[in-house]
Amino acid sequence: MAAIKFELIKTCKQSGARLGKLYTPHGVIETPIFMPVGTQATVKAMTPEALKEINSQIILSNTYHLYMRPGHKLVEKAGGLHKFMNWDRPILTDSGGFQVFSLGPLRKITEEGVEFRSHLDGSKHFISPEKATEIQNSLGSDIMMVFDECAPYPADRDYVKNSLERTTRWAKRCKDAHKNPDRQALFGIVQGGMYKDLREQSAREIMEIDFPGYAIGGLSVGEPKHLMYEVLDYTTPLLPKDKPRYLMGVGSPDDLLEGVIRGVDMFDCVLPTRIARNGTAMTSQGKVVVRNAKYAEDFTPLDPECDCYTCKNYTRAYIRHLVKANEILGSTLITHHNLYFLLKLMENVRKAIMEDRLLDYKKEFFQKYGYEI
Ligand code: PRF
Ligand code: ZN
Repeated sequence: MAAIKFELIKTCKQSGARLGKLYTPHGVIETPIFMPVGTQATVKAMTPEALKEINSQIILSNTYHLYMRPGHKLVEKAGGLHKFMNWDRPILTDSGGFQVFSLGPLRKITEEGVEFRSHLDGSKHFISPEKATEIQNSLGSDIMMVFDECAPYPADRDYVKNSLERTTRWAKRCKDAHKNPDRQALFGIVQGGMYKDLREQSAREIMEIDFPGYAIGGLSVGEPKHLMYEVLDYTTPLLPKDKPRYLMGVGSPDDLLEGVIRGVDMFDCVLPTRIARNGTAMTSQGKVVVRNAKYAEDFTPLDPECDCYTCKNYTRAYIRHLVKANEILGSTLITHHNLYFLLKLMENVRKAIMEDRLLDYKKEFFQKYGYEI
């Protein structure tokens, strides 16, 4: 038995976007979905109870961070990541590839894997495809990711080609090392930078290995937005229709809409939680930097159109005060709102797909949010 099952329910006649259901060992996810990021076995500032209140269906966590601290063996002893963090809904773990590569000069790539120094104490470590798989098997996530290399932007063709070919070999090694494919699904990752033929090569090679789902990696790494959309335009159609597609590390409201329209089913991003902690809210009228002096005596909610816990009970003036005074509750309230806002956006997107009017919805959303259409 496979660990997950994907059911494609409908394709939007107006946009081509997909509506689906993903069945996992910890419950069903409606797609398109946004996954809040819980890097260190916690979505910063949110209790699991609060995450449920805003209808988070799945969260993401990170192999690299949990391996470094507290260690995957400890999490395994605790009964797995779900039990350890008291979250009984689905969890996806990223493989650590991306995080290790982000360490810059602290790491060295070889065919065997990546050697790096800890961001915590500078100690030396090594993660191979087999190790990344072993760690994710210990964590017990519903969806695991292969250990890949995300090429930087810009990068020349030769570099990207070598890197994607190594990513293919690593993907094969991850699949071979995977201990319980009947309880945890392992997704492949397509790389290939901004080169069309390399994306085609990567998709072909990764699909050849055969995974229950496919991610598109190597995007949102500093390239202009139009370039990311162009890569998506030719990459998503290469992927099988009957399997979920996940765009890694993408999550601004405009990118979510553009991604869904190009056939993506899953997204994750630190943006809503990160900007919350420095005092920025995403609202139906665009970003509100609540830290700004102009909100000092603004006794209206963060977003007048929002019905989240934060907006029902607190004012911009109060939240601004909390943020300025470095009070924890400031982060909690804005994080709660920002996640609610993005999850609600995705719920509206699913409804619009169901009714074949996603392009109309996008236009309406951008007119208020203030992006170019
Ligand atoms: N690979 C992995 N995780 C990622 C990425 C990737 O390319 C990205 C790129 N935006 C974010 N997270 N494994
Ligand atoms: Zn709100």
